[in-house]
Amino acid sequence: MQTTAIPKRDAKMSLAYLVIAFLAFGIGAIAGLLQGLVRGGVIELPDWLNYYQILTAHGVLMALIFTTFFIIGFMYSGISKTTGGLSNFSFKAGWIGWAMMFFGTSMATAAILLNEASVLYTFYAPLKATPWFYVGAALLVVGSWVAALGMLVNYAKWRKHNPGQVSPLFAFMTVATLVLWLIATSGLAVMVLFQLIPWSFGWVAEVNILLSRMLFWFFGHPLVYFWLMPAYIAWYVCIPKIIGGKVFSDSLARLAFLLLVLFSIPVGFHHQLMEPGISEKWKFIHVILTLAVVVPSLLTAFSMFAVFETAGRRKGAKSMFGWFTKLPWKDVRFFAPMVGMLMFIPAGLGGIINASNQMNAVVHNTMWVVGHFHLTVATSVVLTFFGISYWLVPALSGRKLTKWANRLGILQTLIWTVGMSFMSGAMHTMGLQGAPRRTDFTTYLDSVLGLSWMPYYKVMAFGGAMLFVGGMLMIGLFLYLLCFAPKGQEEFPIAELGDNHEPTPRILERWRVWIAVSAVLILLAYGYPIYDIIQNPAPGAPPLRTW
Ligand code: HAS
Ligand code: CU
Repeated sequence: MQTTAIPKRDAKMSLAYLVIAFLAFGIGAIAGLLQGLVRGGVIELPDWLNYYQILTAHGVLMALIFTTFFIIGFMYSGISKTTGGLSNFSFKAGWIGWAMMFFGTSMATAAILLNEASVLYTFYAPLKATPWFYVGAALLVVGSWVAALGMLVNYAKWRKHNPGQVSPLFAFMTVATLVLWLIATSGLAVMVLFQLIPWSFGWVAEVNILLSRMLFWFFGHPLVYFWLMPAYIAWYVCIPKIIGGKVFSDSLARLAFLLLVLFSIPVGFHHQLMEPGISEKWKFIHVILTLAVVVPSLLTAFSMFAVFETAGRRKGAKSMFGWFTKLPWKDVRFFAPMVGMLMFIPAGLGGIINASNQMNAVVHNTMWVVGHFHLTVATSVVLTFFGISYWLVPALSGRKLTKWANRLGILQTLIWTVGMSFMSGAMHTMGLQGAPRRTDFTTYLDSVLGLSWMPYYKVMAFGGAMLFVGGMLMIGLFLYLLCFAPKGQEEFPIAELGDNHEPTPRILERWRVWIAVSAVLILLAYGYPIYDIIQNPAPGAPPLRTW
């Protein structure tokens, strides 16, 4: 695998993405802290700030802005690293994309801070925000397309110059993630451009609400895999190198990514199982495909165990679980994502519970779901992103991860994990008792089963406060690694393939074939329901402003 150093100009561009990512993370963390304290009944907000406003700020800045900027910055750096530097075109596309995304983010954030867009991060119609919120969102998405184009062009160039060769695994995985992103955001773009923008400007009176929700989840589910796949890139490609191991199987890794692309789009109805207006036959098809999308995650779990065990045995472990002790637990570059992986086991199990129709009736719209996504995205994915930052930021800024920064990083991981265990554990428990999500502090239906969820609110607030401390520590470490750590050369870890790996089947890189299969699956899962909803729309509801 080709691994040249990253040219300085490419490094700077990636860093520009990471800076905005952590800026959004910082503001999002403040909103998160306030929200936990309000719901815990610890504080009351002043008149000029309302709960739905901080909830929207937290969700948008963390789930949409922090992730997207981080992911694009990380993937650009890896593309530059593994395909021999960015071409002028790709480099420019990276900056133009950054500028558009930054502009869009600023617009959307301003709308939220001015209390003109307290519509939560799912911005469900008929909640209606100022049009500038949607225009900002559209700019963010189009900016990400321009950035994606830059990466895709660099990959295509590499393949042209290296005919007959299998592409670097990092680059392949980036392309898979981008293919998923481009397909998924097409649904969002249709919703924002053709439904929400004309409606919020007042050019049309009504909006087809069910259609808008369908389009939203067409995007919303693959969105969660857009967060997960870059974390998987680090698990498959970077972690083996950090622990002194090798990629377990190049073909298996590529297959897992292709399956994620195929199966994670036609499943949006698992977010709408309780929604009237979609027949259960279609919901059933989406649930089957949801269970199919679990498979690539199980492949990943298997693959990671194999990497850990082989690396441990190479270091001399003999007994059945002896390899466990040979892992570099004191290296934060390994420790943070490893804890993320461990937490992904209960997180993924919770997802399978959500996907089951009857159980979804119990947990839907309760705090359980909030617990689920704080374990998946805010623990597994985010701890992996933190783990990446510990080597990526110094590698790009030409500095070193010092010993004490490494130690503080381990402390940061522990604070985050303990805080999240308290918070997410409380959320899961009170969700089962019926505590509603997307709702301000309420005693509504408390104690309905003779159980009270009120004490869990306090535990949640406590966990949230710990997370805030962990978040601030992470920002401190980010700034240190960006500007103050001693100069040096930090490694960008790219693992090599195992010694006796079989040649990778060429079919895995025939994108036309896979995009066509994906289109067929999408047509099968969404074709008729969307046709039906356009033919037989429900009467429109008046726009709502609940804040
Ligand atoms: Fe989910 C709701 C189903 C995965 C995020 N999910 C959400 C929402 C978010 C979200 C944000 O079917 C809320 C959206 C909203 O605001 O309304 N989810 C699933 C299923 C999976 C799943 C079946 N979700 C994720 C991931 C997310 C995420 C990943 C973010 C990154 N989810 C649902 C459903 C809902 C839902 C319903 C709607 C609920 C409702 O009613 O509203 C699966 O894909 C999960 C598969 C994963 C596994 C785990 C494999 C384990 C691995 C780790 C191995 C560990 C190692 C370490 C190797 C089966 C890979 C061990 C080492 C040692 C040394 C011991
Ligand atoms: Cu989903």
